[in-house]
Amino acid sequence: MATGFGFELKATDGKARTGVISTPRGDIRTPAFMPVGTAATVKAMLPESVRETGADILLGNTYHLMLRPTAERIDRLGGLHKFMNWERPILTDSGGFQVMSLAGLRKLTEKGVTFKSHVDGSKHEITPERSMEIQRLLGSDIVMCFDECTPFPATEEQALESMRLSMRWAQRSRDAFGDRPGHALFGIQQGSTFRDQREESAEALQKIGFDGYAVGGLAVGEGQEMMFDVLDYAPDMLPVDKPRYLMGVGKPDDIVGAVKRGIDMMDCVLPSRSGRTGQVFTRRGVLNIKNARHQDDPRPLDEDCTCPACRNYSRAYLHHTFRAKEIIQSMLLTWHNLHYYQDLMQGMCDAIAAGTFAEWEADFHAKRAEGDI
Ligand code: PRF
Ligand code: ZN
Repeated sequence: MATGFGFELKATDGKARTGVISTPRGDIRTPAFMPVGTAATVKAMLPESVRETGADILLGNTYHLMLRPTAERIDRLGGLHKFMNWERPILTDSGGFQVMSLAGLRKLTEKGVTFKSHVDGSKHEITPERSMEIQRLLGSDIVMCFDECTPFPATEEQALESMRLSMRWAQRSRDAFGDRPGHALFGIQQGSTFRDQREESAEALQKIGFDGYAVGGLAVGEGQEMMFDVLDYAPDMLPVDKPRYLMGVGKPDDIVGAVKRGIDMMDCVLPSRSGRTGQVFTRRGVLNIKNARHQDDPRPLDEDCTCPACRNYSRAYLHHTFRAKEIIQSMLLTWHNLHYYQDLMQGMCDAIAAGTFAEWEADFHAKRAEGDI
């Protein structure tokens, strides 16, 4: 375990866990939701507002930042925390997943991946060694191994080859990361939907030794049922005393199901991206503010929410500003959605600590089933 970085489990309820990850830049209460700040900003939010929603940690991206403004420039300017005015912990993803989903003309070899930038078409390479260097230049607190997110669906043979490549890259990531007190390196389990491959991957990672372990390669089109099938066993293969991070998940019910199965950390663009497209998460389900039925509605988005959008504005106002394409609607809906996600996490933390997670979960599903939003 890197010095200055630790994980303490406070309580468990079934497989659900609550605890605290401690870092030199502050504590992260778990289960934790990490808002996505891809390009050194959580879009439409000031960092202090993101903090007010209850976030302890943000996610940043190697891929985007290496292309623009470049990791070297961020380093010269004092690192990512200072650059974006967020002094608390930052976790950075390692780049491969974003290359595969965003870049043009990609080529994957044993060495790494070469690709053309989606920004200006320029040619770049990321290897495990380069990914570790970029994440060090950014000043990331939690660094992710460089991996290949196995596409779905994959045959057993394809998945195995991909997983074993990721495990060789995990060793190279570990070697290149070295010993950096106060900074953590997380391994990423792959193996698609194959139980024996998830097992082999978990063992390979533990042999190398990491400060935390991610479950990768899920939420890639397999659907919730299949994802939960994998989560019924995959987290159990990882060490009990280290944080477990499910990458790129998800909708509120995905998050609740993942926590129930032993996941401690998650990230997703959904609350922030939806905020900009008019989709609103509430305790009674999802609503779309652009719908005409909101135009005369004086009620807040969610009666039980204490965010500024709900305290100070009507659905009618949010509908109007959405229709008029006013920038404030992105700000208010993003704030609300992030606040909703953090309330969700806090609710689970409290319920796990109280040993009432099952009741909490039943209530979560019941309120959504009632609908009437
Ligand atoms: N690997 C990495 N980043 C990711 C994933 C992965 O498997 C996923 C899968 N949902 C999201 N982001 N490095
Ligand atoms: Zn709200």
